[in-house]
Amino acid sequence: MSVYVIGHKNPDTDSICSAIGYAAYKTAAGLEAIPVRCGDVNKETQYALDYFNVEAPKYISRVEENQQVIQVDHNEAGQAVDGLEKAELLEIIDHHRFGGLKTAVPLFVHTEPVGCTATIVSNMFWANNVKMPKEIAGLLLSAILSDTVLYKSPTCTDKDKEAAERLADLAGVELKEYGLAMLKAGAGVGDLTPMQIAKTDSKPFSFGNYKALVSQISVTDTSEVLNIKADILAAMKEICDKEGYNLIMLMVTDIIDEATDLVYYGEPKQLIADAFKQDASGDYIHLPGVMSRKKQIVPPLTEAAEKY
Ligand SMILES: [Mn+2]
Repeated sequence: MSVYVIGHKNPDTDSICSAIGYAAYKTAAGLEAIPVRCGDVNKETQYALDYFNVEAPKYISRVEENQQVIQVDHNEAGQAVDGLEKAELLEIIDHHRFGGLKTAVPLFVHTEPVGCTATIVSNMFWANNVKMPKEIAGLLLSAILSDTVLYKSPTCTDKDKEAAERLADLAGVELKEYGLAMLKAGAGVGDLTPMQIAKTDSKPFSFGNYKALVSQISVTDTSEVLNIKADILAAMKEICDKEGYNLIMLMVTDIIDEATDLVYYGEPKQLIADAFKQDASGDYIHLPGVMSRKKQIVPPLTEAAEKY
């Protein structure tokens, strides 16, 4: 039985492309590994897959008992594929905080505080002299450009840039030109419903005793989301009521202006006020320079929640 390499629920470009890349790396090393996904492929990722002519990983709704699994791009239980607790977890390759990791057996864990899982995967290929196919280079590059928002995110490190330059050479693309085209393909609300917008790239978190969902949509003009804010707030209320969240936040991130409008529903709003040091009694706040959920949204909320 093949080992599954899988990213988080609601997969982004890194979760899909690092799963494909790491499965290729493990296969070259003699393991029977295949990439899988536990959510839909988003517009940005589809652009990258089409550009480099690679099929999306197979969709699975859950993993069966005893299935061998390698997690990439996540480690928090709430973000993982259903059924993982009864599967056999072999490895974690990730670049996120540890959110309460507990395993039954020892496993191989490789995490680094870099901007993208694909950076770690690329360096594994190179450190072990594994030949990287051109299309894998293209997909790993896509993941780095996506997670770092073309280097603009504060999560971006020199390691990410070095890997990306090398990958762009291997893939035969002009880095900035390709990256901007890919980001634009994924940006904007397009024909998404307010419910789909509210759940774009969403990840669940616990901040103290509060259950929160933090979503993020990339845009080139925030007004296309803010103009339909009332409908999005109604969708957020529905998600809170049905799924038991206390708070839902949607990061509307302008990839050109490098700022985020944080739209939110639920309680306590004071948690948002404390975290971002501004009045949060309305339904959104403007956060200049904020692009990263991991580095600029989750840590201040985690810290503010310690007082509750
Ligand atoms: Mn990532």
